[in-house]
Amino acid sequence: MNKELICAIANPPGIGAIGVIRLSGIGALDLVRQTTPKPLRYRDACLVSVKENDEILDTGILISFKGPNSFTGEDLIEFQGHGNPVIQQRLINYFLRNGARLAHPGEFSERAYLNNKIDLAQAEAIADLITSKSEAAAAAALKSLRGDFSDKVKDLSYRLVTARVNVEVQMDFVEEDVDHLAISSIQRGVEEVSQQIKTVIKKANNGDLLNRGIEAVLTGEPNTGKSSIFNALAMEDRAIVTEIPGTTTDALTADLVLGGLPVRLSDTAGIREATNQIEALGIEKALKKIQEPNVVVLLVIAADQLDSADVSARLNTLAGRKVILIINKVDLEKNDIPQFPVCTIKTNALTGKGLNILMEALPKVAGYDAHSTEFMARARHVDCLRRAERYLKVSLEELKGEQNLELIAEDLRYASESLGEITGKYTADDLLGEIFSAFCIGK
Ligand SMILES: Nc1nc2c(ncn2[C@@H]2O[C@H](COP(=O)(O)OP(=O)(O)OP(=O)(O)O)[C@@H](O)[C@H]2O)c(=O)[nH]1
Ligand SMILES: [Mg+2]
Repeated sequence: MNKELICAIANPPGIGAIGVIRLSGIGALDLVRQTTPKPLRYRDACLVSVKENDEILDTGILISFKGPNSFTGEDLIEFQGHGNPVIQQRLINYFLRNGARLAHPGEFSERAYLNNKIDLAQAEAIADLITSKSEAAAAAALKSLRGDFSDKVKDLSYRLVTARVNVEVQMDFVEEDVDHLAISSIQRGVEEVSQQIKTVIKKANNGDLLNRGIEAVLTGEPNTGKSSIFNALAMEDRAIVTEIPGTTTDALTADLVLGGLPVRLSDTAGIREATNQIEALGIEKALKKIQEPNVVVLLVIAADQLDSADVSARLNTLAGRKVILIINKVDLEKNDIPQFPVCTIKTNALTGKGLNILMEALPKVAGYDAHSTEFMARARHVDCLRRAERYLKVSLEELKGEQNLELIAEDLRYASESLGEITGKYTADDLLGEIFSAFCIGK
């Protein structure tokens, strides 16, 4: 279980109150045993001075864990010393001189996974917890880390394995002895799993959105109030607002949390025939931003300036995209505002009217449903679930027709293996490498 000794600084670079160094693997305990005169008390915090030839390198709290009762499942040390990069590097150099090597990103979590302390979805939840950008995201990641998502997936996978075994029992009979009641009972079971996978896909999709957050871009003609709305949502006077059309040139972004969902909002240059080179470059950037897979918030101005045919034409160019139409400056409204076939919100950026509705609409239009979020997930998980769902669809067709039982068993196996990829039961080594290399060092 114990592998070669690895060490890493576990805190972000820079000066802080405490700096944490981790060591895991063969010899971790022996290495610190030399530094402390007292016998190690596993899992207890001990005040120690790490010394090299009588010279104190740092004094701090040492916690030792005897494998397999540790995060990695190996002998593990956590030393909480002074949060100074110079001191920490000195300690690391000392450990390197004494048999340790620097850990790769995510290597501690990878070892925890390889030693069956956590499954792959739980390991991914650790990384997602560390990078979560909202309270809701952190709460969801903690649930995945606890195993809420994995337990669901494992339960569904187990039920498919059982269904497959039951199909295989029938395969042993000659055709006339096949138990039709048993087959329809298997079919009902698989139907149930298939329904539950659909629900889990919905929840996983939400978990994935919460994990990545969404991007939203404000666009429209100059002077429609994009920067005014951007500032109001960012709750800061970030963008310059003037009555001169073409004020914004460079795109600005602000990170918001709306309904728990992290949202990166961009303000862009107003789109028109550019009057100078700076504006032209700004407009080019703005057009590029609209092409990206963002929620597009198109601003137009109320009052008699509102040309409904023109707005419809612009909405047409955004067909198939996630769009919110803002009709701003409603205080200047003179005529009735026509209906448009997209989410439409009337606002007054000066008073803030309608902006709450915009803040609620952004996550919804992006496809996020806070009520469906029970755990954190990734696009990879959604892919695996969808694949399982497809195999089940085929196997249900085959079950209905009581077709080739071998094929049915095979499809049920593929479906459960697709689910197994989520928790790492069936996961290629190169994918594992890719997943763990995206972690931070020391985790
Ligand atoms: N009456 C009224 N004026 C507004 C409203 N929203 C913005 N304005 C004014 O409209 C002008 C233009 O606002 P900006 O936010 O700079 O517009 P913009 O779309 O960013 O303009 P560009 O950067 O030039 O593309 C400013 O004078 C704002 O104060 C509104 O709801 N009502
Ligand atoms: Mg602007």
